[in-house]
Amino acid sequence: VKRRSWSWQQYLNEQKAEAAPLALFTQSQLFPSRRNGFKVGMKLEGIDPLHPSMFCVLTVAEVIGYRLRLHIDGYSECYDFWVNADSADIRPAGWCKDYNHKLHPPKGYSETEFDWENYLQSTGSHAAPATLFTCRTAVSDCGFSVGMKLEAVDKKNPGLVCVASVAGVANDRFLVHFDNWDDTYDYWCNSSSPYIHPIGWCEEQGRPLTAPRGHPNPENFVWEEYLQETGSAAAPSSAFTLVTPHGFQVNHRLEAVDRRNPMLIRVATVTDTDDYKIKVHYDGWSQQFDVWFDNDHSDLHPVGWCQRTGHPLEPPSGTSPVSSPTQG
Ligand code: MLY
Repeated sequence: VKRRSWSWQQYLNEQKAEAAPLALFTQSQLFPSRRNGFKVGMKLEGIDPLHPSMFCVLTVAEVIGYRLRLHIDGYSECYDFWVNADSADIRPAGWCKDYNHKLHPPKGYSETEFDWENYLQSTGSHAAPATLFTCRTAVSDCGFSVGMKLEAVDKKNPGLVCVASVAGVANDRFLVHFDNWDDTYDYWCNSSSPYIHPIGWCEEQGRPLTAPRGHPNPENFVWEEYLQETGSAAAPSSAFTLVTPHGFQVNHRLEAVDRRNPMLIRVATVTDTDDYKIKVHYDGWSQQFDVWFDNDHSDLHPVGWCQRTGHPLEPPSGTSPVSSPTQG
């Protein structure tokens, strides 16, 4: 007996639910305009998700639809991670050298001895062609430059707004670093991010500002003194371009990467909203697995994205699966 495969249209009808409208998604979440041209084995450069300040040498380990599993050369597979083919976190081989970023070499190579040409030759591999990447140049036009100070939310401790610096700039994004902390708290964002504010914002809002680690008098942190001591400048308030909150509503349906098993994309529902976040429920699963995402996160997609990009979609548990190209 041939089972009828799961369909969004039928599911939305049954659930009397609506797909989140396309207008609510950002470009990196919408349907791509090109095919994924990456192939297993191709090498490239990209940001280590656990150390966002580091660009590393990467290999494409798996390709599914418009997504890639990337391996950090020389390190355990447990650090592999998934990105969309148009991710701003990946660059062609040689990009770091051309744009003055430090490239973290594969384990076993020193920074000075690593050379792409030799490496490709000795590993018998090829670099991913530059034409496959969305970001090939480094035109920066974001108003933020390295060394500028700001107040930023620590995304790992979202209750804290802290003294931070711009630690890198690439295209329209910059790296937020928390003064005197290690780089595991760093993140890349653009000028419209709701997580960043000009200096003086906390004072104006009557909120506490977390001083740099080890500050001699954290309760009485004074920006003017700190800027002088560190010989640095504040990011100008004109550089901050906060956008209006998103329009997602509770009950909107969408497709979302499973946080716990990021190779999977699941049928999902918005169950709560905040100005710049949505709470995502994986349909058919316990709500204990619900997770908050930034509304513009590239792991969220409109209904139909998987089908359009050739990626399997995990239907709500308890229903029969959508036919999948990889599991035949
Ligand atoms: N108690 C936590 C807080 C770390 C906060 C770091 N931010 C400010 C960058 C810890 O010590 O790990």
